[in-house]
Amino acid sequence: MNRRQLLTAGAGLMATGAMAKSRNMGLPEAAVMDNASTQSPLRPNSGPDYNPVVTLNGWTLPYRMNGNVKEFHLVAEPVERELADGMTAYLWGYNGQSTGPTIEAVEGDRVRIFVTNKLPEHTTVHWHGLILPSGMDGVGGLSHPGIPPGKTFVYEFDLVKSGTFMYHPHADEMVQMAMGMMGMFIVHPKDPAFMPVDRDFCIMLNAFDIDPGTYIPRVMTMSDFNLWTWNSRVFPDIDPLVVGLGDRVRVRVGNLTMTNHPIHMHGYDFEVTCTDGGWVPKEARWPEVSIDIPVGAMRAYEFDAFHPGDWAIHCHKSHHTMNAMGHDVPNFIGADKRRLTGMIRKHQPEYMPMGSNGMAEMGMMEMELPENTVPMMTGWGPHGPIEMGGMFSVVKVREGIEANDYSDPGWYDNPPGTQAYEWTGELPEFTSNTKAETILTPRPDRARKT
Ligand SMILES: [Cu+2]
Repeated sequence: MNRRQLLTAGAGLMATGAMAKSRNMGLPEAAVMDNASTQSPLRPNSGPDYNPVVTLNGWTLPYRMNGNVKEFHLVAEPVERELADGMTAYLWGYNGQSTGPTIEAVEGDRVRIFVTNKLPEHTTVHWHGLILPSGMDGVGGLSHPGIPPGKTFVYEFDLVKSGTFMYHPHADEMVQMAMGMMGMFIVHPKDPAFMPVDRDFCIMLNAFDIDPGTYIPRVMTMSDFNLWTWNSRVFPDIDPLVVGLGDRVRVRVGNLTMTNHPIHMHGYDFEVTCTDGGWVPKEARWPEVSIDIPVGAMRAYEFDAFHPGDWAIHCHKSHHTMNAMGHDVPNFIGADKRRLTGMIRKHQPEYMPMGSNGMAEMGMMEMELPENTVPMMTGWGPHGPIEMGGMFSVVKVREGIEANDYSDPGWYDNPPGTQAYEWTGELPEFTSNTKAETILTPRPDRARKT
């Protein structure tokens, strides 16, 4: 044996040693979700502890340990996804849902992800933002051949850093992402004392173009999408972000649409603590109330939940808080449509004149819709129609919510003297100022907030 052969043999032996830690256990079971409601966080049953994330209207992919390796099984397949009550879309996704399940692990873990392709064409999975070997990067034709229909490929790599990441195909890219193939990939810090939070939410921004009355997205659309979704779900059926008073809260947002989304949250200021590239040092953060999520990017922001109430959280592009609508409708504000209405009704007796006073009436009326469609402006709150759709939800901050409780606490009851009221000529007596005091309580200087 020459020196080179010796080294090669040694490397072979070392590789055998590493392999011995994990055995061939066959494919891990591929968990499937048949439900579009938010599933409870998945607590780790081995390895370093972490506070698991909650994916709104989503779930977390279970794993199994094989030696020192965390093994996951993703199945790329056609799915039926309920975008809202009364609207189901025929999409492509993973393990029964679009968006796919959140993958969650810890910095320093080695992961082995089996990807089975049940689509009618090849696919790949790109691990967006993760640092890994070039051949594991999932760009079809560049990193490795596409995974043919019916086959299973294995991705295996070390998670060398913590943060907020995503996964999606890099194969027939435009089609597969327009059909809903994407998910979040969360890597927790190895040190559980590093920036812990009490609640950690995940939102994937995605979008579809589905004509009213149909089930399948158009895949050639460039920018004129008509359904703006969070985790493939639209308001009024995006679950609320339920938070206990005083909790430290993180919201992680990833964007795989074709445009940016300024995410605005009411009631608080907050700081971006993590970007695509990693954690933001404390000295480099600044307070904000809206953060722009660029295309292909991830941001996580944090706040201390000291202001009780029901606080809107939404994309600030107003067309993104609407559901499917025609985009070529003229502005009829101020137009007197009485004469026109009579003429049209001779031909179309059900014709309803709309828009002369704005479009708020859209939120009130129970107009007959084509099947499998959600209204453009919808949702009812405790004080009337909310007139929203798309990328909108509510952060519900309440006293006395148990650590693991994410169930909807209902609407907030504004204490007397803390709600806007109709002027009737005299000022009412303000009976309570306690909530104002709560609001003015300075945020405690938390040592852990590093
Ligand atoms: Cu938006």
